[in-house]
This record gives sequence, C-alpha cells and structure tokens, in this order.
Amino acid sequence: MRNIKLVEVRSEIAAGTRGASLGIDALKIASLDKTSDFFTRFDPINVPDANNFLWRGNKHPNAKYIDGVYQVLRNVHNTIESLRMDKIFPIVLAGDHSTAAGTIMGIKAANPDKRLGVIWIDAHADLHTPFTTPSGNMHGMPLAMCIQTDNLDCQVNEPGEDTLQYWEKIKKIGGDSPKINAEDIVFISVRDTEEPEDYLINKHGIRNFETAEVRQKGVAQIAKEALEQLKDCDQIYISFDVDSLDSSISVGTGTPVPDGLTVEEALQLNTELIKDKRVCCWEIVEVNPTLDSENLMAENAFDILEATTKSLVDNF
Ligand SMILES: [Mn+2]
Repeated sequence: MRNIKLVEVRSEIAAGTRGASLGIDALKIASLDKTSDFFTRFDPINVPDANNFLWRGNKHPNAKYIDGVYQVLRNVHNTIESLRMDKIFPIVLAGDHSTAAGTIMGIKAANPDKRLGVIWIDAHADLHTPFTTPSGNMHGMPLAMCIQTDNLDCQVNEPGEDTLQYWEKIKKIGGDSPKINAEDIVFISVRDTEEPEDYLINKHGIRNFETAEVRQKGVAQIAKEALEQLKDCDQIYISFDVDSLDSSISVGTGTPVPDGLTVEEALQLNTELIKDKRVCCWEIVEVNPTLDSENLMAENAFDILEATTKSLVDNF
C-alpha cells in the first residue's frame, strides 16, 4: 500500500466569500454522520494559514491579500515538497483553490526533472493574473502562477508596485521556472471563463472535456482520454474543485455554476483517474458549509473523497 498522508490547508483568504476554511471540518462532520472511520486511518498534517490577514483589510485590489496568500503558498510548498521527497502520497483537503499552486510547486520542487501534468476538474479555468482579474480573488489565479504567466496581452488592470512584488515572489516559489507547461493542463467541466482565460486556453491549446462530452462518451472514456492527453508526463496531480459539480448540488461552495457534473460522475471520474500509477497527489477544495444546506455539499464531497482514496489504496 502506498504511504498516504492527509494534508489540511484551512486557507480562505483567496476566495471571494467567507467560510471555505470551515470546509475541512464540514468533511469531518460528514464522515461522523456517515459513521466512517476515514479520518482515523491517516495521520493529518496541518499547514498554517494566513486567514488573520482578513482582519487587517485588503491593500491589493487586483490580488486580494496577496501578502497572506504568499505566506500560505510557501507553507504548502514546503509541506508537499518534503512529503514527496519521502515518496508519500498527499491527499490535500483545502479551502480556497489558490493553495493548489503551492501543492504543484511542492511536487515540482521534490522532483524538478520529472514532467508534471495537471488534471483540473473545476467550473473555472483559474488562469487569471493580477493584470486580468475582474474580482481580485486569487483563487482564480493558481494555474497562471504555475505556468508563470502575466498574460499582458489581455491586460485590463494596473496593479500597484507592492502587489507586483508579491506576484513575482509567488511565481518563483520553488524555483524561477514554470512548474508545468500550459499544454500539460487538462480541464474537465470548465464552463465559466473570462476572455483573458479563453485567450490562454486557445493560445496553448489546453484541452477541456466539457460536461456534455463527459456525459456523451462516459466517464471511463474521458478518464482514458485525459490521461492519454498527458502521455508524455512523468507525474500527474489531480485537483478537484467541488464547484465542478452542478450548481443544483454544489450549493455549499463560493461560486456555483450550472451545467456541471453529477456526484456520481465526479466520483467515478476521480476513482478512475487515480488508478494511473503516475498520479502522485490528489486534492479537493472549496467546500463552504456557511453557504450550504444541511451540510449536503460536504456529504457529497466526502463520498467522493472516501471513494477516491479507496481506489488509490486498492489499486496499488
Ligand atoms: Mn477552482
């Protein structure tokens, strides 16, 4: 059996709504309600967050709380790097999606010579930069950090000097080079993008398996094609944002979007994908119980977490 560790990242500073830091504990409540022993089986590591920055007020309109985000990303990077050095498989439970950049940076830092592919299951492309973001919320920026782009071709904002100093430092966590090639990103169910993101998707030919295609071809086939798309990668990281689920079921998340996956589709998809021996880390993000009804989001997310972990354990 693979050596697995749970990594808990209770960050919420990069989300637009408050409450994503409570998502991990909502998953734990769901597991208790389902009388599962999941959380007794693995030894969790707690990564320090910077949510206290929220009390100080935001000084960076085009990259909100970027000084705090920088701290958290460094913490996540350090934790994931050392786990991967010991060949441990991290299952990351996180709040806002910005910290996935720290996860990717840590995986890359532990094995800089290995080509890393990313499967991003999400309603959003998360490819914004301080120069293009309409909201300033940094949970929309992790993939841009990892491919080290500013996307100046699509610039609409003039970020301040202070903001840009932090942005430069973030892009260089784990070394001053792109952690992934844009071509080595695969999207699944991405359906709510802005023009600057579409520009990057088209420029780099990033493959997006839309929900309709998932339904038409079936989950097993999509998993096969997604992995085939990354055939030249040595390692694969899977990032599962619960807003990839349809807005009818993903009430308890910050940015729900219609036309998403069903719980069953997402569960099958993750359990299939994680069977690939190159997958070295899996992450689930953006459960927000303060927006939820009766903890339903966390209960569905927990079913996916438990089934995906079981598939990982059973297939090794
Ligand atoms: Mn996301």
